[in-house]
Amino acid sequence: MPKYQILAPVPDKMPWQDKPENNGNNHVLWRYTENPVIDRNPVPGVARIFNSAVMPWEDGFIGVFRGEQTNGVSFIYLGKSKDGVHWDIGPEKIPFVDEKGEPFMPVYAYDPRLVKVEDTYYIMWCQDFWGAAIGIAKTKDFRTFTRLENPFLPFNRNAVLFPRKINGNFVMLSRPSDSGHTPFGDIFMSESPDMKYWGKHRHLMSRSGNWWESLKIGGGAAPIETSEGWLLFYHGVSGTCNGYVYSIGGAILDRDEPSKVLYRSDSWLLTPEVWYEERGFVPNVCFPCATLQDPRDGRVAVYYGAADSYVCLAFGYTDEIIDYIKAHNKLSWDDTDIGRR
Ligand code: BMA
Repeated sequence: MPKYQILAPVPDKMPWQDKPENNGNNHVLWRYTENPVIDRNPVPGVARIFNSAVMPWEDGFIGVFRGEQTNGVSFIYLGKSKDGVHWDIGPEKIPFVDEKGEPFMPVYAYDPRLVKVEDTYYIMWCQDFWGAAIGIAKTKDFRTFTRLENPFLPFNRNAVLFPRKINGNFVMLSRPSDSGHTPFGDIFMSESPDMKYWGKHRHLMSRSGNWWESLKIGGGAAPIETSEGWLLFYHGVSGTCNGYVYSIGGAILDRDEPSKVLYRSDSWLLTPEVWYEERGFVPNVCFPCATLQDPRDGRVAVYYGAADSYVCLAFGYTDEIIDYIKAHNKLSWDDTDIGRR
C-alpha cells in the first residue's frame, strides 16, 4: 500500500515500466524506453500528434489527440488503445455538435484535456474565439460530442477540469494569456455550478523565481486527488536567449480549497533532455496533459507532448513524487492565500 492514498478509481491496467537502475539525476519521473509512443505522420493529413490526453475506457483506453494537419492547423482526433501505448487514431476530426445538435467545428483546436466528472467525460481545449480561448465539450459514449458554451473570455489557454466537484461546483484551472506566444502567465481557478456559468475566480499559483518556471506556468494533467492534497503536474516555462523551454513541475493543492497551494517543488520533475524533447517542430518542450494512476500501489503514468511533435510517457510513484515535492518545497505568500484581491 502506498504511504499516501490516491482517491481515484482503480484501473484494470495501465502502461508501466520499472524505474531504471541508472535514472540520471535519480529523478522521480523516468521516461518510457519506447518513447515516443506516437511518431510523426500518424494519420493521413496529420503531420504530428502531441499534447494529448487519455483515460481508461471499456477494455482499454481512449484519448483526445491534438493532430496538427499538414496545412499547419490543429484539430482534435479520437484514438483508442488496448494498452495505452499503441494507439489507433481515427482519421477524422472529432465531429462536435452544439446543444441543438447542429454540427460545430472550431476554427482550430489544440492541447485537449479529457476529464471524467461523475458519469460524463469533458474535453477542454484551446480554440479561436476572436483569439485564443477555451472550448469545452461533453460526451458519455465517445460517439456524440456536445460542445458547451465557451467558459471564459479570450485570451486563455490550458483549461484543466478537476475530476470531481468541490464544495458542489465544477472547478477548472486556466491560464489567462495573450493572443500570441504569451511571455507571462499564472494559473487561475474558476468554479461553476452547471458548466455554463463560471465565477468565483481565484489566483492559484504564480510563475516563480525559479528559472525553469520564471516566464509562465500552465495547468497540465487533471489533478490527482491524494490524502495529501491534489497532486498537480503542470508546465513551467523559462525564456532563454534561444526560445522557450517547457519543463514539468509538481504542486500539491488543498483538497477543499485548491486555490491554496500546500507544497510546490522549486525544481522541475522532468525537463527536456533527450532527442525527442530537444529536437522537433518546437524544440525543448515537455508538456503534460494527462495521467493514469493506480491507487493500489501509487504508480502513475504521465502522458506528455514532446517538442510539439510526439506523444511520450513517463512513469513514477506518487509517494516518491509527493515526497520530492515536499522536500523541495518553496512557496511564496501568493501561493498559500485563497487567491482573491
Ligand atoms: C504553447 C502551446 C502549446 C505548445 C507550446 C510550445 O503556447 O501552444 O501547444 O506545446 O506553446 O510550442
